[in-house]
Order: sequence, then structure tokens, then C-alpha cells
Amino acid sequence: MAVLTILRYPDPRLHRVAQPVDVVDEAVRELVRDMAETMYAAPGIGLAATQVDVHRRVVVIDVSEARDQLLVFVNPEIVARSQDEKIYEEGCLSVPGIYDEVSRPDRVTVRALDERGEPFTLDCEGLLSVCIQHEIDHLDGRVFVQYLSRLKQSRIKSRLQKAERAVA
Ligand code: QAP
Ligand code: CO
Repeated sequence: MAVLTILRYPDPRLHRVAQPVDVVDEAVRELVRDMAETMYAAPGIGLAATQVDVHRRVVVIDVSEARDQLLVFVNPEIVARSQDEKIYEEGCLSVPGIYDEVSRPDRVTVRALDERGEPFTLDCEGLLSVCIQHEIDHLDGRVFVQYLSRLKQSRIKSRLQKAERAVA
């Protein structure tokens, strides 16, 4: 097990499109374990492989209060979304310290493989719905700040670049 390095916006590698996993083998399960350890250590509620510079379609989520309900999604796909949208204040481990409102479909149905390669379908609402949509966006190379105005995006970029220089 290992805590992996999380890429920080505006790293261009966050905009790469992840490739589907063809076999859920031991290497994929090791990636899942490392991603879970990284997410819990952060701490965060969701992490996509893209954020740890692995461009494969793998997501881990735990929105439980007790942090003991890990959800693993390999090759996740949204197969249905509600017409009505909801606004939620989002953050991201790749955009530390920045939170802003994003509107997304209120409910989604997701199809994916679990860590054994077994297909499952999950109806998601509330925080889980926001989180899985946010994480699938990462796999498609999209970061939540891209839903904000150009002005906000450039402010966030300079803030994070300044913070990067301060630690360097
Ligand atoms: C995505 O985000 C998400 O800025 C997961 O300083 C967020 O785990 C989905 C975090 C909100 C739905 C709603 C962010 C930790 C964690 C930070 C996270 C930070 C430390 C973000
Ligand atoms: Co994120």
C-alpha cells in the first residue's frame, strides 16, 4: 500500500482522457488499494486515477460518516440522469482550499465494474450523486473549476500557482 502524489490544478495532466480498463487484475486492485489509502489520508471523499497521474478509468469514493464504506468503480458510466439539477458546493483534492457551487443532475444511475470485475448498477442521489459525476469528469479530463466563469478560473490558477511557489 502507498499514499500516491495528487496532481494539482492547473497541471495539464489533469486534462488527459483516461483509457478503459480491459481486465480487472491484481495490478488494478493494487491501484484501487493505493488510491483508497491516498483518499483516506488526504482526507477526501472521492478520488479518480487521473488525479494520481494514472490515466485509467478507476474511481474510489467513500461518502460515509464512519469512512468505512469504500465504493470502487472501474469503467463507470452514467446510464441515466434526472432532468432536474441541484447546486452543490464542490471542492477537489487537486484544487486545495477552493470551493464553489456547481449545478449537476440531481440523480444519476451509474454502471461500473467492482474490484472483482463484477458489473453492478447503482442509483445515486445526494452527495454520492455529486461525487460520482465529479470523479467521472476527472476521467474525461475535466476539473470542476471548468464549470466556473473564466474570471474565477484564472483567479484560481494564479492563487494555486502562487501557493506552489510559496512551498518551492
Ligand atoms: C469531490 O472532493 C467532491 O480543498 C471529492 O483542502 C467534493 O474529496 C464531490 C479536499 C465535494 C462532491 C462534493 C478538498 C480536502 C477534499 C480541499 C474531495 C482540501 C482538502 C475534496
Ligand atoms: Co476532484
